[in-house]
Amino acid sequence: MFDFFKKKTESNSVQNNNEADLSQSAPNETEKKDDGKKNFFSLTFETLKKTIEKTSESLVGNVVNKIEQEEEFDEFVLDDMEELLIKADLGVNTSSEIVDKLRKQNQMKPSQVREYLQNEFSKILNDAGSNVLNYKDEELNLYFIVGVNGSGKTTLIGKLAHRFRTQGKKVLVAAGDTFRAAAEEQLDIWSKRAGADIVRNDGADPASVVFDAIRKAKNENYDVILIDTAGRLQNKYNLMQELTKIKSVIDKNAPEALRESILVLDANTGQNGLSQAKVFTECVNLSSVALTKLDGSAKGGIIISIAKEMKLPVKLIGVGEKMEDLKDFDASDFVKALFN
Ligand SMILES: Nc1nc2c(ncn2[C@@H]2O[C@H](COP(=O)(O)OP(=O)(O)O)[C@@H](O)[C@H]2O)c(=O)[nH]1
Ligand SMILES: [Mg+2]
Repeated sequence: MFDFFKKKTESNSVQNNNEADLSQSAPNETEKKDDGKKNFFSLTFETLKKTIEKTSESLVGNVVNKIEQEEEFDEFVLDDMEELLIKADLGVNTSSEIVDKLRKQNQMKPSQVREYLQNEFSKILNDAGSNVLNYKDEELNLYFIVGVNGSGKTTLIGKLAHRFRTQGKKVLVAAGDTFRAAAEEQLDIWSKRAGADIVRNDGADPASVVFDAIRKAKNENYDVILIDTAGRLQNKYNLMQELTKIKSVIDKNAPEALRESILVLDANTGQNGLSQAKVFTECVNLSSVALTKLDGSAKGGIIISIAKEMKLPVKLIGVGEKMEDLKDFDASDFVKALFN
């Protein structure tokens, strides 16, 4: 047995925020209706277009409008194009691969650049895997949320708790960022708002909080556990130790329940955020990305780099600070909205 289990085996820190209403119906039955692909959790095409307007301007507008007017793809034009793609936060590797491929296709004319990029982006996004968030009915579904401080982890958990509650699920949140009392307080507020329960034990070992949460979820038949974590990159070694320990608690106690390990990335940090995030791939077996703060960001091109360089699909996008501002990411709509 790990000693962090000994530290606190009998938890009395569990707070049932909504014991009464969990046995009742979901908060809003009408929102449960899922009419095909489009539902309450997707953005309408028009709203998506508006949300990624600046990204579209930088990734498509600037590149396509300029290149389309050229006669031939000579070296000068190709270099120019690569530079424009890098500027649009597509990353050096992805940009140079896209341009190298073009270099080899000597029949292609600059007037076809829009079609070429649209196809390339679609291919890259498809190759990274499905954008649908994993969930299994009638089972415990565990979501392990990681990312640097300020990327939007706690907010994402609040929004996800709200989403699952709206669907009538029984939701437990594990306050695994035990370093700052404020972090647990913030999570507490979010979970109350969403109507989820929380397991917290301020100042304790995060892995022991996760252990308690898993036990409670199994004993009390929860549908969902959302695990919040710390993201202090200042002490990379400690952070990785902490996450590795949580991961091993999950692997030992609920391996079958782990539905997603989600990396949370702030769209505004662009390529810089992506390189910081590589730390997490070293200790957590990531399955997907949630891209937050896409609202108003010009750096949404990062979605393509994440797919290409990390081989991870973006599954969720944050488009504001409110509870309902979390949407499913749809790769084909994204590409369409970028180019139209
Ligand atoms: N505009 C916008 N703000 C967001 C979004 N997601 C999170 N935030 C804000 O980002 C800040 C940091 O979020 P927080 O969840 O505390 O990050 P954490 O440190 O990773 O847990 C907060 O002020 C949030 O309101 C989003 O999708 N859009
Ligand atoms: Mg937090």
